[in-house]
Amino acid sequence: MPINVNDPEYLKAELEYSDTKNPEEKLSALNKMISHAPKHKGGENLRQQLTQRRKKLEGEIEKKKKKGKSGKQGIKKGEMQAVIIGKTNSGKSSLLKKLTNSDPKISPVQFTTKEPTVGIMNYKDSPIQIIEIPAIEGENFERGVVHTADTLVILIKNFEELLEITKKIPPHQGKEIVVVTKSDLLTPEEKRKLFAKMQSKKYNFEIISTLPSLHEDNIEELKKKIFDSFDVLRIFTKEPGKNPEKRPMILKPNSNVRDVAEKILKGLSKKIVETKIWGPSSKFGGQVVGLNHKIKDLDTIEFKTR
Ligand SMILES: Nc1nc2c(ncn2[C@@H]2O[C@H](COP(=O)(O)OP(=O)(O)OP(=O)(O)O)[C@@H](O)[C@H]2O)c(=O)[nH]1
Ligand SMILES: [Mg+2]
Repeated sequence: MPINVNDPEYLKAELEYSDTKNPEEKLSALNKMISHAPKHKGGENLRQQLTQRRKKLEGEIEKKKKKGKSGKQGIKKGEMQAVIIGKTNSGKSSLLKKLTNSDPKISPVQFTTKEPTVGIMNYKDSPIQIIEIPAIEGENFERGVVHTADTLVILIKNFEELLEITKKIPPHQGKEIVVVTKSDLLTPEEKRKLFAKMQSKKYNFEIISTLPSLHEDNIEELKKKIFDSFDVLRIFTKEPGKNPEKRPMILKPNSNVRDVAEKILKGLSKKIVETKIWGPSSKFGGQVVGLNHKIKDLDTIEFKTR
C-alpha cells in the first residue's frame, strides 16, 4: 500500500527529483526526500524503496565517472568514430572542417584547439563521427579518446613528423591512416618522392591539401579510406508495403537477421513471423529467410511481426 506523504518539503524534493535527468541532481533531490520521508512504521516501505533507489543511483554515478574520462564535455561515441591526431599547426582543424559540417577555429597561432572538437561526416548516408583532439605535444591532448577510437587519422606535414608522433601515440585498437597534408607546399618532385616512400613502408596513407582552391586535394579519396577502415555492414530496413529507410543501420561483420532485429528493439526477433531480404546476400529479391541468415553490406530487410 503506497502511503500518502503530505510533508511539503518531501513533495518539493519529489518534484525536483522527477524534473531533472541529471543523476547528480537526482541524487541530491532523493537525499532530501529521504530526510523528509515519514519516520513512523507506516513509512517503512517507502523509506526502504528510497534508499534502494539511492544505492542504484550512486552506483550509476560511480560507473559514469569511471567511464566518462574521455573528453571534457563527455563526447558520446558514435558507431563509427575517427580521431585526428597530430602536432599543433599541422592542419587538424582545417581537415575537420573539410570533412565535416563543423566550423572549428583555424589559425596559424599554435595550440588553437584546446578541447576535443566533434564533426559529422556523412558518407553515403552513414554518419561518421570525426574528432579533432588538441595537439599531441600540448597539455590538452586527450589520451582517453585515442584508446577507444575506431580509426586514427595521423596527420603530418612531412615524414619526419611521423616518427616523432608514433612514439607518443597511446595504446589503441583503432586502425591507422597516415595523412600527409599541406601538399600544395610541395613541388611535384617532392610529392612523388614522398608518395614512393610512404608506399614502400606499406602505410595506409593519403597525401592531401585542405586549400579550398585546389582541384587534386584527395579529400574524397581520404573520405573513402576513413569509411573503409570501419569494417561494418550497412543494412536498410523496411516495413511491408513501404519504401526502405534512407539511412542504413550499422552492424558488425558476421551479423545475421536476428542481430538486425535485436538492434532495432530488444526482443523483436521473437515477434517476427516472416523476413524478406533484397540485395547482396539474397538469391533473388524478396527471398524469405530465417533468423540465422547471414547478412551482407547493403542488404535491405523487411520484417513482418505479430
Ligand atoms: N598551405 C596550406 N596551409 C594549410 C593547410 N591546412 C592548414 N593550413 C594552415 O595551417 C595553419 C594551422 O591550421 P589548423 O587547422 O588551425 O591547425 P591545427 O592542427 O588545428 O592547429 P592547433 O589546433 O592550433 O594545434 C592555418 O594557418 C591553416 O590555414 C593546407 O593544406 N595547405
Ligand atoms: Mg586545431
